[in-house]
Amino acid sequence: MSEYNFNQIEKKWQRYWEENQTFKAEAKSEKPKYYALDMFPYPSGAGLHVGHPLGYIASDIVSRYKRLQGYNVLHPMGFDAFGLPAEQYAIQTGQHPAITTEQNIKRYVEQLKNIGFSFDWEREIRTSEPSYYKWTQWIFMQLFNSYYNYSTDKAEPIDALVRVFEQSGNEKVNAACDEDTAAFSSHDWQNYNEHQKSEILLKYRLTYVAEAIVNWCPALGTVLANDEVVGGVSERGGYPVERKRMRQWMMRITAYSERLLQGLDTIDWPEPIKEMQRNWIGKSVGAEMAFPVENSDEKIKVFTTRIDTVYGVTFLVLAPEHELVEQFTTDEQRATVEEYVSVAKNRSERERMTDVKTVSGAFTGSYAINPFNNERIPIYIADYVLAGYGTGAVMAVPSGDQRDWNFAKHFNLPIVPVSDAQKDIDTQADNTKEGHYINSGIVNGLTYQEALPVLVKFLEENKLGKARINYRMRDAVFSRQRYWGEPVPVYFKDRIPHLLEESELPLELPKIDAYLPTETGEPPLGRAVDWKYNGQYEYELSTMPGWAGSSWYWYRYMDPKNDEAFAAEDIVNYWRNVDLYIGGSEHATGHLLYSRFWNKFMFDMGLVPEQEPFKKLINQGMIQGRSNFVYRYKSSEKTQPKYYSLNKAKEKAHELHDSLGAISQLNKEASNLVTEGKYSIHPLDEYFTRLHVDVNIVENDVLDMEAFKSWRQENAEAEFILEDGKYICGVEIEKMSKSKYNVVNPDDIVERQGADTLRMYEMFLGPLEQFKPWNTNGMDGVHKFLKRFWNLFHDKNGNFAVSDEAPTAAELKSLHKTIKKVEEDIERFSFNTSVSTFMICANELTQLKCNKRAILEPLTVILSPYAPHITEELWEKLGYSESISYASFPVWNEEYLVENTFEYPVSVNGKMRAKLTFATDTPREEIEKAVLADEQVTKFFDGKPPKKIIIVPNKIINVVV
Ligand code: ANZ
Repeated sequence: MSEYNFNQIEKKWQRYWEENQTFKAEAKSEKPKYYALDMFPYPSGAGLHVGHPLGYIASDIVSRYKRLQGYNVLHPMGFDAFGLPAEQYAIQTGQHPAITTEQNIKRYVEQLKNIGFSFDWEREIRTSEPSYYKWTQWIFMQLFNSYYNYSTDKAEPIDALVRVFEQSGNEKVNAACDEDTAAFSSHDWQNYNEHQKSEILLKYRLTYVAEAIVNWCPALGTVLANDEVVGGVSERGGYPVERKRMRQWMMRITAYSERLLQGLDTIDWPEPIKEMQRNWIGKSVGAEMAFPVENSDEKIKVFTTRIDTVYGVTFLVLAPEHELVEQFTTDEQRATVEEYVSVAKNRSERERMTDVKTVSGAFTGSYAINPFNNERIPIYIADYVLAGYGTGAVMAVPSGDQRDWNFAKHFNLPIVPVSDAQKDIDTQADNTKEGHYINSGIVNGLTYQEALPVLVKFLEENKLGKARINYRMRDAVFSRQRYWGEPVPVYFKDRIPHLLEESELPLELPKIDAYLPTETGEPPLGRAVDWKYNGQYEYELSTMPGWAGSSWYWYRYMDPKNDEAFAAEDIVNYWRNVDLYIGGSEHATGHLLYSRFWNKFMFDMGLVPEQEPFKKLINQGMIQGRSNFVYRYKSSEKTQPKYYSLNKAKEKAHELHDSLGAISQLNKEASNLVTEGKYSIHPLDEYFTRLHVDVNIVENDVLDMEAFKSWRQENAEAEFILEDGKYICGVEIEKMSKSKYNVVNPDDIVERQGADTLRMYEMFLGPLEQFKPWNTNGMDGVHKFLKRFWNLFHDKNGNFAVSDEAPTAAELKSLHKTIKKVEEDIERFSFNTSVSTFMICANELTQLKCNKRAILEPLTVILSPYAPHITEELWEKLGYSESISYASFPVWNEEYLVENTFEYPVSVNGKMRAKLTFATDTPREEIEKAVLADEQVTKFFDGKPPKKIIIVPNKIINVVV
């Protein structure tokens, strides 16, 4: 006698898989490869909740499916183990972050193993391990030793560039470099001292130290990347962020702007993510043009995408930080300008970009000349112009640009139309549109499209400017003034950065006494005692940012224990890149962009064979929490707490509301939502305090009152006002979070219903990409399905009973349509639809009382990616000694799918009495004979002979008696 004892079965197979290393990927193989990767988690102290495994379950199903199809599958898991939370905890408690990290990882691994993922655990990596970050440091060194050659369009060794400098200076060099790189000859180069040469090379290296305006977060004591600042505050913790000039390590990601953009067209990623990357890179095609300035040798260079509007320019605007502002400011205007500059300085770039309402600025007192029409135009400064974009200066065209128009209105500057579409320009800035004729200067009578080449040619011929492509993306800051990150393998000798020898890697994190900056404001590594290169040179004291270790980790899984290389060349050439990558969309412009950048660099170096790291990307939707609430009567706040069941609370609130006469009986309905000013006050909130209650002591919205009493001390004596003898809780869908007590722990589900139920249920919730609330109501259905599936293999007494009889057409049809559907579903990553297909099939087979091996065996195989434990157990019972993981995915056969039978409803005197199935080509006489012989039908004849039998082929049968 055996029941579906999932706890026992699941533990058994998890142990089996571990002992037999069932999911070990072969390093290389004759088999085709499939690489299914999950975004590796940061192991937080809170552990996994049911939202985390969603993506992992999907990739696990695909991995198991691909194994069944004969692929050598790489499906690894590891940990992005450096990070702020462990360090914040270390600051509070003095405990080394490595200890917290280790504990958290241990818990994650336990939780993951409970769900039965087919990870090759032998390949687990942790970015905080020296054996791992040795290679992060190594890649950093390769970047330092490289520059980007635009002529060959790839990264090349910096030594080669040095040789060019020696021979011909930098005049002919077409390389990615800092904007302010001055021209020099070979002679100059040879005369530079070591310090000067080093400074110049830093302007070309793909990673370099430079003064940069950064997002400084004083509360966290570190700089943050642009994508870690949301709405002017830190993404983690919500602390204020300031703009500050600091010397930082930077990554020259801008060198790859164009390739990062082009590459998007070659990968199968969700369109919104691609679009976010495109916007982040922000390519604009336009021109750069220089405006001469009165009484000055300097010119103001502007970047414009609308050179066709050049006849509408009525003033120039510089960013307040522009280096020429001081020079152009006249004495009369100095005080005004300086005051404005000091105010603008404190506004973040984001704020300046998004604030279109405030118009502010100052006149410098100087004038420029528009070389197209020799008009004299005033030079202003304003913070809507960003220092870091284009040239940090704009030609303002109030008739073409809304911000320019607002500015012109505010400062009473002239507005000149540039096209015949702008007759009425004084009322509204209207972007000059394609197809309208420009009515000035050398482009008079030309359309926008026609004018462009003419104007650019004019610019170039008169040495006023040139065509220019601009990218919004900036180089990425690569330093953190923190402890818990990779040390940068650099030391300083006479302020010049030098790399360590490769043989000296890894440069390990030194021990320190506290995880705080030093008294002199240096990063925590400044506390390390006797930590000097060769005992004398200062190491870099910043560490690498959170994204360093995750920018190449998928390669390490290929060959995780290699200490000669980040991974062996032949192995990398076998696995190439990731076939399927599943993770959250929050990494769109962080991790997913940095990874593509490092990958392209590694490709240029000949280290990896593919340009793009992740062929296909799926963003799993978030599982939201389903919060429950209890309603505490406010008048009981200071006494014994009194909780009203949801509908009782509503009634009570209305009653009180009405008795106050605030709202008449007639208005009772409307009083559901009392609007006061712009805030809505629910009458419930007037009389009741709505409190989150732990969802784990609520079932189907019914509160477990005893559990509630012991949940919180203050509720020990709680009184409940019930409806139908129950306490019904309120419900709301919110983000799953500890503070909302709506976190569901997968361990609990596994304990109660089993991992197979959890896996199938998470898929059943809906399409993978969709956001959806966690709602356990459907869980029982999934669990019942698994029981029913189990029962197909067992007789009434629970004995394993599978027959070797040949299957019927109906049974074959049920099986084959299921194989077909499941295969198609997995191929298009639609997992929820497969779950219902399995359910239908199990119902059909139960009805057909099918226990035939020829049906159940293949069905077990196709179910195994979804429910691996129960299927392993049944597979063993079916007599196999090897794991089901390497069985073959069955092939469906079209023949069994064709509809060749029909189930007739059979009526007697117009009343449906039975259903009979016939082959569609059965002759009328035979049907008649069978109907008259069927007891289900004849028992309604009352012993009389039938008068007539009406048979409508493949529709109905009616017997008249
Ligand atoms: C004249 C003009 C006329 C412009 C017109 C626009 C419309 P994108 O497409 O985003 O690259 N611009 C240039 N540098 C800027 C800076 N540092 N800060 C703020 N704005 C800047 O935008 C390019 C346009 O944005 C440029 O074209 C410039 O204004 C402005 F009817 O020049 B335009």
